Amino acid sequence: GEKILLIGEPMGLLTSTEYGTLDSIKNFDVSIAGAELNVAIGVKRLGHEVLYYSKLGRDLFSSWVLSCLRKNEISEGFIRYSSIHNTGFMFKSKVQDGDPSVYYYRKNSAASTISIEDVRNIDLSDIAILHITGIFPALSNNCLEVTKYLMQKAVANNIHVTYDPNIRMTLWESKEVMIRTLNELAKYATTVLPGISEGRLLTGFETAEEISAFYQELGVKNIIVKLGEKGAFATDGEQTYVTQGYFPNQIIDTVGAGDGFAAGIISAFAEGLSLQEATERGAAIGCIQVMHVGDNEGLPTREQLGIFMKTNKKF
Ligand code: KDG
Repeated sequence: GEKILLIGEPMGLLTSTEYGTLDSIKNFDVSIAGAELNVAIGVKRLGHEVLYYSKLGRDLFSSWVLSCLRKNEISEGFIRYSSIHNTGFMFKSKVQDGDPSVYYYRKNSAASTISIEDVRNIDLSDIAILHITGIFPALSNNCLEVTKYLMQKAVANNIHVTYDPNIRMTLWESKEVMIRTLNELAKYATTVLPGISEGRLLTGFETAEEISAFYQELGVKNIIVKLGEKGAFATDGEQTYVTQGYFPNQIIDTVGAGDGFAAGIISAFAEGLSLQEATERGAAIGCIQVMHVGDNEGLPTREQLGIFMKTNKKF
């Protein structure tokens, strides 16, 4: 197989154009969010074929999402519709430093109703990589079942499963349930991509080495721990690499950096590159993402990525 399969929830995104808390903002900019969609756009821009499965309502936000898919030449073939549930949307604040705050309207969204019945007939024969994040399984019980189902089926079909735990605490009923569930899903992954603070929270360990050892115990082959501006730590159980981070000329918005990183890893694996090369590319796209305001607008084409990796300094 050579295609990349993703499943997730796309949302209308209203990003504040002024600094301040969300309840004090007057002006918002319109775009599209969704971790798996960001990754899909990232891999697609690098020239890979992606299959993006989701469910939308028939409303204003679904037309925004569809325009975004069309603009990025991602097929609508795997988009399903609900006539009773809405498309999710969210707000994002603008900050001078650190991570912006977000506010979701996605409870009972169309995507949260995706069931095993819906995905049972997805043809996996052409799929090289299945990408899963910890957001989709947090949306509802059936989304969790769907996630497990697809991961297990991928494992049975020798499909590489990349997994970004992508902690979104507000989507879970408790921290304990979140940790237990996200670690259970990690067992089906070929490659796990935690950020260092996510890794600490999920494993209870401190260093990238210890966090990696935890996932190796679960049977995960590749572990890539994202270290923010410091780059990333990667191991396949035999070799260990530390990739220095690229230097961002300015930090505009940290949201979406992890998705850019994942797009780098996935595209590199799909091209048969090594873990080290994949990690380099992940770090590069992660850096490009923090220099852009949107969650996916800054994702590079192959040419832009090549220029960036040649010319940008490292930390
Ligand atoms: O990874 C970026 C995402 O946080 C964003 O695009 C929205 O999917 C999203 C979420 O659940 O926060």
